[in-house]
Amino acid sequence: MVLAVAFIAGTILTVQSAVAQSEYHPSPENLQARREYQDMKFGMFIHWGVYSVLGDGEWVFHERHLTVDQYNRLPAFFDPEKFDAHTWVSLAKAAGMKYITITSRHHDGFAMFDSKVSDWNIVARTSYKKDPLKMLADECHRQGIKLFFYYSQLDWHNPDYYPRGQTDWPNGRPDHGNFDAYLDTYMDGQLTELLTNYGPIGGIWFDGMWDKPKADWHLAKTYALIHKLQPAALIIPNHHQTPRDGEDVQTFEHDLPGQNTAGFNTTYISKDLPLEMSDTLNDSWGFNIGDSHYKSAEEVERRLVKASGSNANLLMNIGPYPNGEIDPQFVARLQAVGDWLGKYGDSIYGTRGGPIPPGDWGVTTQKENKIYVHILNWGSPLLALAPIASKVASAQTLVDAKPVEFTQSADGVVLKVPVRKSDEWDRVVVLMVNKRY
Ligand code: H79
Repeated sequence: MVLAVAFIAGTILTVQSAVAQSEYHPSPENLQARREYQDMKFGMFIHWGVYSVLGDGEWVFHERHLTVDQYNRLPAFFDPEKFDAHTWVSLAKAAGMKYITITSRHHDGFAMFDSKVSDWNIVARTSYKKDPLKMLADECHRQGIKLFFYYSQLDWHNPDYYPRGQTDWPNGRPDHGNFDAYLDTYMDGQLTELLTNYGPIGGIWFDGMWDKPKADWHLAKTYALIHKLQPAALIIPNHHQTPRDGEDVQTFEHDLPGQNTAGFNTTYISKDLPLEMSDTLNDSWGFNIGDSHYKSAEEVERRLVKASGSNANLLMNIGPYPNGEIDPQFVARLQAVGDWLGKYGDSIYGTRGGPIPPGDWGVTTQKENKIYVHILNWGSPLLALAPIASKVASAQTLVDAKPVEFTQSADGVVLKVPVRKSDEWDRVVVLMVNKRY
């Protein structure tokens, strides 16, 4: 009888937890963190690991088909003596970025933090012996920047990542392994460390699940663990698919939401979740010595404006040198973007995508009782915009508050476009409307 009651109670509990997992109700802290995340708009992505030593991107292990034994030699050469958390966080601030997302480990599985789960980490395997993520977390807390940890679910190094996925090559690992142990002990163990030892963090940015699309990744368990350890931490999975239960942000790699120019993104856009677009400042994620294809500051600003007009954040990547310095070409561009944001930031930070759909001419953003019309590409004196639900009370330029002539009818809003100044590629007109957004 007692056993039967215990069994039934156990069954009910199991069923309840299964239901709880399939109907994720984000906590109030989590919902608040999502709003703050959307307000931040611009983040710094950092790809940095032992692969940086080879100056050939973060996929070098795979691309050169190195063996595990060969790759194991790499941490000995990684000595970031010039790494200075204050310099990195100050650069993000100067660029107008409000958060940092850094690789806690990439697909090589090498932990860039002090992990007790395995000695395949920076403290145990390098002469540097320190934990840069701890220094970065402390500095972010000091400077008021939110810190997110990128975490690769794909692992080219751990034998328990088995069966291996579509990026497999013969690198010397045995043809057997315990994937459940990899997920439950290794990965969840490291995530517990990241969510316990670094103070409040912004969230976890997952990548690599696409390597084994059909595997059971124990997502419900891992997501529940994260939300239990830090309810406000956001789960941001880069799985290129429709969002699943328990996830908090939908992120798009190299693409505006819904625009699958990369070829591997979904065209589905979540209506509920905050959105993000990740992109690279040159053409690489990890440090690539042969890549001088830097985007201009103006190009970065354009992408930020377009992301904001699509209701998304922009997470812009840099790949620091193995010695911890940041390429001066990146620094110069980011500082210029920060200067631009000093003038135009009101039309970006704290906004949501505007009421008028983006077009070739530009985009709109909105905040409270303002609509910001970003005119990116329009050479004629008048710009006709689609109708909006609220009445426009006045219109003026953002940078010098000069009145802008306009008419409004049931057919839409027509603006007399301000004359373009020589360096002004984005003319922002602020519409004051009678409705708060
Ligand atoms: O961390 C950076 C990259 O290293 C990582 N994500 C960013 C943020 C990344 N790895 N791969 N990709 C991005 C592109 C994905 C390509 C894919 Fe495929 C195409 C995944 C599935 C189809 C290549 C071909 C990998 C598996 C098959």
